[in-house]
Amino acid sequence: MKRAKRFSELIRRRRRLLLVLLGALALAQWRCGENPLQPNMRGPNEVWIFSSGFDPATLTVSAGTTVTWTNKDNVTHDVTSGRPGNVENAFDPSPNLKPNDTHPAAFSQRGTFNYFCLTHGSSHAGGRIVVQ
Ligand SMILES: [Cu+2]
Repeated sequence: MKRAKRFSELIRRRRRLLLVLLGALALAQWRCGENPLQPNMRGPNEVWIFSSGFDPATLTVSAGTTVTWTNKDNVTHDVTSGRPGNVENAFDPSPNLKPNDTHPAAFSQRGTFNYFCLTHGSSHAGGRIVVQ
């Protein structure tokens, strides 16, 4: 009887320790800027914006697809059709996108469409949408 009580106390302590460890892990991940409650997976028609450029740098979609850019960096970026010094209008330019902001654009015509970040010009790599 005494033994069983001690055993269940031990289990309870272990469980509490596990909860504390899991909590610490979740907190550490949250402090790193990731939400442990949300899977951090890029969608098939999604482009992530980083300080170094866009991922994927080239995205191939079929005509009629809406592409969504998500700012995964911790500073503001934008998405503008064309190349630095040569703005085009394949899609409406995004406003300034704060971290985690998104910008959708529909691509109805086939072709290859370059884009870049007007805020940072050529200081980070541009991207391209290939519409088939
Ligand atoms: Cu930028």
